[in-house]
Amino acid sequence: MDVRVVVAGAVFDRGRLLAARRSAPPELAGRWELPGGKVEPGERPEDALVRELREELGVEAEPLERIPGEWPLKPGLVLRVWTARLVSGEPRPLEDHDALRWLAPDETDEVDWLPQDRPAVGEAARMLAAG
Ligand code: 523
Repeated sequence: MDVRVVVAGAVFDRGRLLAARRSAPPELAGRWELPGGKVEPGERPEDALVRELREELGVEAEPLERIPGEWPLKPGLVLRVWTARLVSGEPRPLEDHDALRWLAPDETDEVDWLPQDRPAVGEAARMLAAG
């Protein structure tokens, strides 16, 4: 079976990490995630990330580097995470989210992350704190 990839962005701006609260589906609503979505067939993961951040948040972002690792979501679906730099726009919860927060490295434990996002969030917080 082909494995489908979900890309997510650890979006950095001014020393903070962007967290997004999901509004759907019901079993995930209210939990916080690194924003992103499924890579379409034939699409490069970095392009998918740029597209998802544009659609969901109305911003332009530049993927920087992959956070090492890969986290299973369900059979046939894995999460991969890239750091990304906000290039333009102020993120707004246009689709799939109902709240956004910018978190300083020492604030990243303040939201209820989806468990599968936590390892990448921890690594992103370490990268931010290291400057
Ligand atoms: N996750 C997840 N963490 C995370 C993202 C972006 C997604 O655990 N940071 C999970 C949640 C869903 C699956 O990945 O089970 C697909 O994410 P979703 O719904 O954001 O992807 P879309 O918007 O591409 O999905 P479609 O509804 O199919 O368009």
